[in-house]
Amino acid sequence: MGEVNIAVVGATGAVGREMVKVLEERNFPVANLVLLASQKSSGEFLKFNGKKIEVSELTKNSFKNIDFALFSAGSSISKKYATHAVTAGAVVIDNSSAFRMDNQVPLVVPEVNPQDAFKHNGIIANPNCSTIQLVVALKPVYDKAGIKRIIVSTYQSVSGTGKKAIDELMEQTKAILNKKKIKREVYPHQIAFNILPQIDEFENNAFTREEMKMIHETKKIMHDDDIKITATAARVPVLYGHSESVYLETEKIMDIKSLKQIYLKMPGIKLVDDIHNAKYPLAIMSEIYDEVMIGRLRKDLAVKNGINMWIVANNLRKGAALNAVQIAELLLGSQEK
Ligand code: NAP
Ligand code: 3JM
Repeated sequence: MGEVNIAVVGATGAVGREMVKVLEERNFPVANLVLLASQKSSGEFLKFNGKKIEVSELTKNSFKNIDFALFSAGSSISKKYATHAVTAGAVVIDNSSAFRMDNQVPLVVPEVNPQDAFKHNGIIANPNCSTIQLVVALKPVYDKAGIKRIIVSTYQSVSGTGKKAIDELMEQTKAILNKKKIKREVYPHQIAFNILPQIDEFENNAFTREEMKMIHETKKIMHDDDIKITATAARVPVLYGHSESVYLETEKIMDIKSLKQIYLKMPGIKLVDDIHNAKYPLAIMSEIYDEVMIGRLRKDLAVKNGINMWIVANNLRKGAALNAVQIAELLLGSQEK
C-alpha cells in the first residue's frame, strides 16, 4: 500500500484520540498525520508512532494534500467543513449523523455492505455506534434466513457522549460516595447509579433521535426498507462499551446451533456464549476485544422463528474510530488492484 496523508478532525475528543490509536495499532500507511480540533486545543500535542504531533485549529484551508479526512467533531462541524475537504481532493469519512441518510452518501460497515463504499462522491458516512454492532450481528442471520422483525434495547456507555460525559460519571460517583452534592451538566438527570431512557432529543413520534437513527440506518445498510424494527435506547453508568438486547424474527426458521457455527467463522464477531460457566459478553470486555461480541443466544419460547441475543462492542472503536479506519483500508485495498 502506498502511504497517504490523513487529517483527523476532532482529534482531541474521545473518538478522535481513538482514531489516532487505531491508525497506529493497525500500521495504517500514514505519510503525514494532521490533527485538527477547536482553537482551544491548538498547540496541544498527541502521540503517534512515538512522535509528538501538534494539534492545529480547524479551518477551511486545513485539507491541502489530504487523502482521507476522518471527521468526529459533531454534525455541525461536519456540515460546515466536509465540503472543503472534498473540494481539496480528500475522501471524507464522517462519524456524525450529518450525512448518513443522504442518498448520495454511502453508509458503510465493512463486514456488512463493503460494496457501497465504492459508490461515494467524496463523503462516506460511518453509522451510529449502536447501529454498527447491531448490523454486524444481523448480517449472517439476514443472509441465511431473512429477517422480518427486530426489537432492540440498548444499554449505552457514557463515552458515547464524549469526554465531558466520562468526567461527569466519575465526578458524580465520587460525590455520591463522599456524600457531597452532585454536579450535572451533560445529561438531563443524574447518571451515576441511575439509568436514563433518553439518548439525544425526542422527536414528534415520542422516539428519541438515537432510536430513529438505529431504525433508519439499519434499513439503509441492509438495503431493506421492509424490516420492521423498533428500538429503545438507554444510557447506563458504564464507561466504555454499548450492550444491546436483541430480539429477531426470521423469515425461515434458523436453528441456534448452526447460527453459532456461522458466528464462530465470521470475521469481526466473537462468540462468547457458555452460560454454564457464566460466559457472555460484558461491557468491560470491549476494552480488550475489538470484535462485536455475541452471547446469550437462544430460541424464543413464544414465537417459533424468534431468536434472542445479547451483543456488546466498544462504541469508540468498532462503533466509531475502528469502523472509519476499516472503511479507509477498504478503499486503499481497492486502489492497489
Ligand atoms: P468529544 O469527546 O466531545 O470531542 C469533540 C471533538 O470535536 C474534540 O476534538 C473537539 O475539540 C472537537 N471540536 C469541537 N468543536 C470544534 C470546532 N468548533 N472546531 C473544531 N473541532 C471542534 O466527542 P466525541 O465523543 O469524540 O464525539 C465527537 C463526534 O463524533 C460526535 O459529536 C458524533 O457526531 C461523532 N460520534 C460518532 C459516533 C459513532 O458512533 N459513529 C460515536 C461517538 C461520536 P476540542 O477538544 O478542541 O474542543
Ligand atoms: C453520537 O453534533 C452533534 O449534535 C453530535 C451529536 C452526536 C451524534 C451525532 O448526531 O452525530 C453525539 C454522539 C452521535 C452519532 O453518532 O450519531
